[in-house]
Amino acid sequence: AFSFGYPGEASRARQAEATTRVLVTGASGQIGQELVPYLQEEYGVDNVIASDIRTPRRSKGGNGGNGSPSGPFVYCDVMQKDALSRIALENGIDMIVHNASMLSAIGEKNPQLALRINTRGMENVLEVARDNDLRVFAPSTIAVFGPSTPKTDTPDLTVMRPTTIYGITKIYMELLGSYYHQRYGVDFRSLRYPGVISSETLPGGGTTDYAVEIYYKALEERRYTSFLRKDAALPMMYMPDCLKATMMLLQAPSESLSDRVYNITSMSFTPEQLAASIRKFIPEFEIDYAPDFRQDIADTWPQSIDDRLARKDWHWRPDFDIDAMTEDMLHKLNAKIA
Ligand code: AKB
Repeated sequence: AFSFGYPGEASRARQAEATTRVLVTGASGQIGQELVPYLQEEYGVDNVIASDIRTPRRSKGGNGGNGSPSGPFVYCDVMQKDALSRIALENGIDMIVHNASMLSAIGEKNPQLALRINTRGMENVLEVARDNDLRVFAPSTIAVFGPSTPKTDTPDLTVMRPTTIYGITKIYMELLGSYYHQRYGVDFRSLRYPGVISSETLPGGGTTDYAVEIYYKALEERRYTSFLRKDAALPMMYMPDCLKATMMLLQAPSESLSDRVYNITSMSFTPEQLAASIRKFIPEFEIDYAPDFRQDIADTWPQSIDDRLARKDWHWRPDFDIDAMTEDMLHKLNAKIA
């Protein structure tokens, strides 16, 4: 039997990948807005169906991604399983990228709603995937760790006792996805995203949002008041690396995965270190600190993450460090704001 090299095999595999049809939930969120055009480049504009219950929240002067939103968009409330099934079947979907969820800070403002959206949404996505043999990618987060987790170089497998409703629902999401994988064979994959920083889209209600706001304020007002303490170190990543990591995991051969959920990071910094990086480009920039309830959340999260497993299994490497990110962010935002 041929195990490889059969004439046409590679091109057929490429063609199969090229005709993958993807449904993205939460497509109007910070990551969704950029992930949709990124997926469209790989799979084709018409093969990526964006869905949400609202239109994109755009950054100032921005357009929500790499140009005007293009490609199909459907209304989809992930709490309605029948509607989700109908959309998946009628659009011939092969893979659901399930981004719809409420983040850490906004989740603490309405824990009951966050609980419903984050758990019911994932249950519905997995059930539709089980019924129709679909692949599922759903982002997890550093919020799955808690105050009793080792704080630095936190490994993939460790104490996981989160104390935010967001973290609790995301660890449930990870466990449920892994269960559907081993029990029903659903090809479930997940990345524990750190704080994600983007020049194109605004975050919505996270604890790491300061690391985006600070760039706008640096350009517009030359000063910023941080809602985290100056020494609050958190794992972070620039959006191009986040998109790259997501695509790498989506396309990794199943047999190379030693787990279904991976830690992922690019860098770790404090507000004070980020301000120092900005000062390399805007010397007069000033920062002060007025920590609020989000500091209490940050206190429960790791300061740095060990992502060696992702590096080993599917060769993950980030492209951006803090200064490369700052230079690119300021350049792109400056062009928009001007
Ligand atoms: C948040 O701050 O809630 C998110 C996250 C780290 O998952 N950015």
